[in-house]
Order: sequence, then structure tokens, then C-alpha cells
Amino acid sequence: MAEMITIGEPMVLFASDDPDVPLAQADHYSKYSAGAELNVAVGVARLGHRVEYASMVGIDPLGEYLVHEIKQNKIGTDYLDRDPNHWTGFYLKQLVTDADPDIFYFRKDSAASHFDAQILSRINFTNLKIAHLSGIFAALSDNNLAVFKQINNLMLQKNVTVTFDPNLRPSLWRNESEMIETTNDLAKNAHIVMPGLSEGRILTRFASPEDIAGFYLSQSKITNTVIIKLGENGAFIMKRNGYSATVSGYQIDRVVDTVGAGDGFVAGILTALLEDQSIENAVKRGCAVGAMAVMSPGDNDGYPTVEQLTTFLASHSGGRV
Ligand code: KDG
Repeated sequence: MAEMITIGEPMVLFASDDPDVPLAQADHYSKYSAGAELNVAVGVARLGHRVEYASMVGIDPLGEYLVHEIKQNKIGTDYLDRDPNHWTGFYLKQLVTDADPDIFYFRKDSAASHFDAQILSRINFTNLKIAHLSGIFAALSDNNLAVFKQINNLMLQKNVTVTFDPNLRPSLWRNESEMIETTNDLAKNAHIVMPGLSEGRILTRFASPEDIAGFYLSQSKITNTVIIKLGENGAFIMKRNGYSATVSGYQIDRVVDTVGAGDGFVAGILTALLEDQSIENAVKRGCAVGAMAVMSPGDNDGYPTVEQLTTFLASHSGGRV
């Protein structure tokens, strides 16, 4: 029985192998699995926890590849259905030596954007402790926004902890005000809200991690913890009971690609919470997994097993409060 569930759009990632070349000129691409919520599921499963991933993929070779990868990673597929009428989404990612990579989505009208709400009636709540949701799934279509709200309410009714990563993707929303209003509204129904610092600034118009966290704690009685991702500088935690702390990031030698680091961070936190660890230890683990993630070219290929995480922690400094 799964301890955790997440719902999202799995995508095939074609990551360019040609450094600093625009996507249109790149000749060689490597294939990976991706998608923010799937990345979290991969991280959670690698760290030894049972997670179910709910979604839909097309009946096409990319869908087949993703189902294979999801099973290979020991993620549950009880709520992963095939859609005969829509294709599986994919995206292209540039390889850069400095700065953020250019990306391009092929996901409009994808199978996952037609998520069938009937799947929710199959969810088994025995042992389920955490439901992780992200703004990407809600942004894919009006259908998915409605499904997001349904699954969120279901989890609250069943006393499952709901965690939420805004994961702002402006190109998926109709306009900025819709993105901000809807995302903040969705955050109200989560126990733990985890924006990145720049996302928090866009969403709240506040600048400091303290003020952003204060915004989310004051807008909802359900939210009890806010964790702001500070990238290489670690993370800031604020709880409703007044506790707050900044956890430093881990020092690493070489950054290959930063996409997927935030999802790795979330996976580190969620696994520690499933092990009943303190929020401080959970965030320390999140920072370590996030740092390990940026050393690999795919979005989730750098996430560690328990053994790899232990080796990393023994040889790298960070995670100080
Ligand atoms: O967080 C990483 C994701 O951004 C990536 O895997 C692809 O889901 C994705 C998206 O929508 O950007």
C-alpha cells in the first residue's frame, strides 16, 4: 500500500547533448522521463518509499517508454491510465554551461490534460499519508483544474497531508493574473506550501522569504508550514507555531543542469516526513537531494538512492541551520 500519491503530467524529455547551441540547431538529443510531479515520485521511490503516480499517457511509443520508466523506478501504476485519443507530451531542453536552459513544450491537448476523474474513485487510502500536488497539473486544462480541486478535497476529507509546489509555468496559463490568483487559491488547501523564492515574489508581491511565508500562513488556516526554496542558498522554513529557520545549501563542484532540482528537494523533504523526521532534518535532506540533482543532465536522473545520499552527505558540507 502506497504511503504517498502524486498526480501530474509525465513527459518525455529530449535533452540536447550539444552545449550552448540553440534548440533549433542541436543535432543530438538524449531521452529521459520528466514532469515535475513524476520527478518527485522518482525521488521518493529511489529513497525507498512506496508512491503511486496518477496520470494518463497516450497509446504511442512515448507513452510506452514512460510507463516502462515509471515501473523501472518502482513507482505504483494503479492510477496510470492510457488514453487512445490523445498523445503523450514531450519537451526539448537545451544544454547550457551557464544560465537557464531554453525549453520548448509539445504538450497542448496531451493525454494528461484530459485526466479522467473516474480514476480518483479507485484510490486506496490505507496507509496513505501524503498527497503531493503541483500547479503544473492544474494549469494544463480546465478539466485538470477541476480534478486538482477534487483530489485535494478528497485528501483533506481523508486526513492525508497535502503538500503543494506552485511550480509556476506562465506559458501554461491564459495570463499572469489567472496564474497568480488560481495558484494562491490552490495553496490555501495545502498543509505545506513550497514555492521557490522568485515564484513567491511573483505570487505575493513580497520580497523576503519571511514575508512570503507569512502571506501563505495568514491566507489559510489549513497551511501550517511554508518552505521557500532558495536554490544554492538552501531553504527557509516557517511554521504556524512561530518556528522559523534558514537551512544552508550543499556545496558542489559542478552544475550540469538545474531543471528538476526543486522536485528533488521536495522528494527529500517528503521522504523524511514519511519517516517522521523533524521539519529541519527534512529540509536538510531536501537541500542535499536538490544539490545532487544539478550534477546530471536529465531532470530526475541525479536523484539518489539511500546509499548514494549517505555517501554524498559524508563528503559534502551544507545543511547548517
Ligand atoms: O521541475 C522540472 C519540470 O519543469 C520538468 O521536468 C518538466 O514538468 C515539467 C514542466 O512542466 O516544466
